[in-house]
Amino acid sequence: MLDAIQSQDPEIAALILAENRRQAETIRLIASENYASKAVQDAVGSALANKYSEGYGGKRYYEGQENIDEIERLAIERVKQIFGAEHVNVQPYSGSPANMAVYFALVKAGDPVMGLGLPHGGHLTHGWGVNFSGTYYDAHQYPVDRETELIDYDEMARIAREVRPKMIIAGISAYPRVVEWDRFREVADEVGALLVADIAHISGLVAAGLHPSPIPVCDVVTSTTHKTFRGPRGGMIMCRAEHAAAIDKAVFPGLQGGPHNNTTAGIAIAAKEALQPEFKVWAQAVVDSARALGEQLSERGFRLITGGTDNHMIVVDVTARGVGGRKAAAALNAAGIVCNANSIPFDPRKPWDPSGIRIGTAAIASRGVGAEHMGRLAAWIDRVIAAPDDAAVAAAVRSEVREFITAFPAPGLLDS
Ligand code: DSN
Repeated sequence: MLDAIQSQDPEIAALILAENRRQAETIRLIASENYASKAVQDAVGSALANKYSEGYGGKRYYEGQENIDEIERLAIERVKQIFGAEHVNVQPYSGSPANMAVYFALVKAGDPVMGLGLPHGGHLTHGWGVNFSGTYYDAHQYPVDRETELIDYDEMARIAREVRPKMIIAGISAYPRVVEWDRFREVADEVGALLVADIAHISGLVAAGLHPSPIPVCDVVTSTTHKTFRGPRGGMIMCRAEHAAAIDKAVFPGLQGGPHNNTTAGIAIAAKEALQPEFKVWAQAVVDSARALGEQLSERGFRLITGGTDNHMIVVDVTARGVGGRKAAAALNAAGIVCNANSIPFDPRKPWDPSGIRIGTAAIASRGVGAEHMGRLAAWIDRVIAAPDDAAVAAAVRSEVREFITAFPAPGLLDS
């Protein structure tokens, strides 16, 4: 597959192969990452990437769309079938552009909006100060409860009554528990706000019926397509029919030019995969593994944010082990276990070197690593974090990790 790149650009070929090897030989615990299938990857690397298709099916600004229209129609129909959405747009380039399109469609600059604070498990685009959402809107952040670390729905309601938001975003990027969409709906109805769910992290779990669906409850739902949905790097917006025209207009021509048709085909394939019975089995394994890993880490004395997990991720406060999140993540990476440093609620440390790490089990489940292996994984994590400066420990664990994980081939990787 790399023959053409090899002869044209050996430097890039070598880097692709090195990255392929890195992905094959390490344990991928970044909660937002996954391994898309070979079919998805082939679609992403296909001739579809050469085509411009501004507009929507049946009304495009360039000619030659007979195949693209059908691909986009299939992607939309399959996503509708999975989630039961009235309207679907699969053109956003990723999750942040999808969220930006929702703001552009439904609220005006300066309007009050609300989202979960970033250190509390929200996302930059939910109104965080340095992001467009916190810059061009009157953004207010609701917190999690200091004791339970669960979303503080009462405080969210209190803030909503005070600021009368035009839009409330219910969504997460580092929150390991079920999001109670109904609690948001009650408040949104009371204050006359639109309710938007961002299910970027959990869309695969929603598709599999392992997390309550926001579709019947929320006005608009956004998602990426590459996390637990296990597709290509992309985004999608699902909404009630009454918002369809505004959402479509905001994506194109509001924010974007031509959709990435190669990605659209990848989304269609991923959606077909998500409709198969095996997808539910995989998603159950993701959740079971996260719970098992959480329990194993707790038994080893790690403090888990909220005490555990209901979804695919765990957020761990590593400071009790005398190490910051950045150092812990770097030490684990050196040992072949790849996760990311993450803020924890009410974090006394700065975002670049926060108190926590975030761990997700979607990618390892795609390799067939399951709950039964989590004791081993927790033991490696424990060993590395107990000696984060010890290069010998990192090397020893790395070698054990390589031997273990290469027995579980990852979907879509080149043979190396
Ligand atoms: N980068 C994604 C994540 O890790 O959650 C969100 O943008």
